[in-house]
Amino acid sequence: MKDKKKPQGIAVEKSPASPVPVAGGGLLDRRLFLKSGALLGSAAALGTVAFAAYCEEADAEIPPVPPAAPPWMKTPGGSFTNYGRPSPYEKNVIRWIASNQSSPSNGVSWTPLQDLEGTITPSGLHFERHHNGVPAIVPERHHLLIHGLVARPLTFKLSDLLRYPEISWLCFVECGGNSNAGWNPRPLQARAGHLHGLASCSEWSGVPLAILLDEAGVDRTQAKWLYAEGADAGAVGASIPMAKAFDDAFVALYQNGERLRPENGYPMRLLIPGWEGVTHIKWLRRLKAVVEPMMSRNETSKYTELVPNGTARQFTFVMDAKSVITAPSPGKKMKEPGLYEITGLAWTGRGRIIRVEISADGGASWAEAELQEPVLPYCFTRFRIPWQWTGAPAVLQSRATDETGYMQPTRDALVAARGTHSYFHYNAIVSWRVSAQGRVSHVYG
Ligand SMILES: Nc1nc2c(c(=O)[nH]1)N[C@H]1C(S)=C(S)[C@@H](COP(=O)(O)O)O[C@H]1N2
Ligand SMILES: [Mo]
Repeated sequence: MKDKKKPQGIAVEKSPASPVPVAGGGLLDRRLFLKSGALLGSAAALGTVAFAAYCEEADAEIPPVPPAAPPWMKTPGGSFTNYGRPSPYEKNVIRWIASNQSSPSNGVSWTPLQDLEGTITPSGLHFERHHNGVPAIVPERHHLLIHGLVARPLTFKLSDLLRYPEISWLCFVECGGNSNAGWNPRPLQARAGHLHGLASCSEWSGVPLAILLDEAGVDRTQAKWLYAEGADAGAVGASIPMAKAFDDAFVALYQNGERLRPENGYPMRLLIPGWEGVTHIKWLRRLKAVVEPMMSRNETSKYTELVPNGTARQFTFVMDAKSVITAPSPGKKMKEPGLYEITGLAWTGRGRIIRVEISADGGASWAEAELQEPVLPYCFTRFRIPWQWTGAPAVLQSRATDETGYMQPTRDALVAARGTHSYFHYNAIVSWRVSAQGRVSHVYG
């Protein structure tokens, strides 16, 4: 169903005289923005302001002629910095911290998805989930041991691992508890990132785990599981099926081109593409080849959940397809009726996203969004679609489908299957209601 890609900004088809909505609620053909001329033509024809801003404050008038030189053009600029920081005017783009008052080292901080564009999460904004704080690891004194059902136990220092061949993968990490406010009987009013931002996407580089396991000589006929443990005060660990460990897991040493951030696992962490966050053990110190899962605290008391028939789901490793519209989204008031771009993120633990559909009428009709290339497996996928907001109340939804044919469920379908006592793996369709005043709130569609 995908279009053959042409460079953006070049007319790829004849522009229609006026854009034809492809779904209810003013959703427009997703290629509208690619047809140069169509945008201005349609905006004029509809008597609207193209790309009305999503901001609370009034926009400054844009003068028709170049303005007088601003002050910063009249003196030499600032000097160099050893390590760059965001503009001071972006100081509100931060992780939102939710930690336990009595044990502040146990908690989370959320990626502000609503304030970011593209698909890569800046390292300083990658979400955090620590069960017992960030250990202050001195890299020269950190070791990774591979032992258990192996021919020869091996120990690696960071300097050893740096001699191995590395791979780079763009992939998301998502906590199994992400989006869990969705299980609440009433929709929580919060920013998109505070609801769904226990998910981030980085370029991770490191050593394929298969190389290290082969070197240690894992006995694959017996050792069906691999227990991974971190060097934090909680020694947080997880059991991973050996098949996945050999398939595409790797020991990440770099994040977005630089060494891992302390909070994301410095100096080494596991990356298990597409699988729930708790398997991506940070501050990795030990990998033990074992016959059966270790049944550690985190895989028994947590990351398991009761389902209506009284049994518990356990080892729910694969993250199901999910999507969320980041703009418009709660906290971003829409200034006036007009032409907007609806955009957001979709991802799946089963490989690639193949389709994201958008509804502006609470799921009554759907239009296919444009997926930003390249669409990569286990990676955030950015989607976009133009929307002509008439000023009437609307309910915006996005629905992702992945390459296995799995489609993101409605909230009703998810609750019917999993009951109301779940905590993890909430991935239902998210609904944002836009009021006639342009305020955006979280609703259950
Ligand atoms: N050693 C260790 N590894 C850990 C954790 C931890 O607390 N300790 N938290 C896990 C959980 S539950 C998640 S969701 C991810 C979060 O990774 P991040 O903090 O880099 O986003 O790390 C996992 N690895
Ligand atoms: Mo997690």
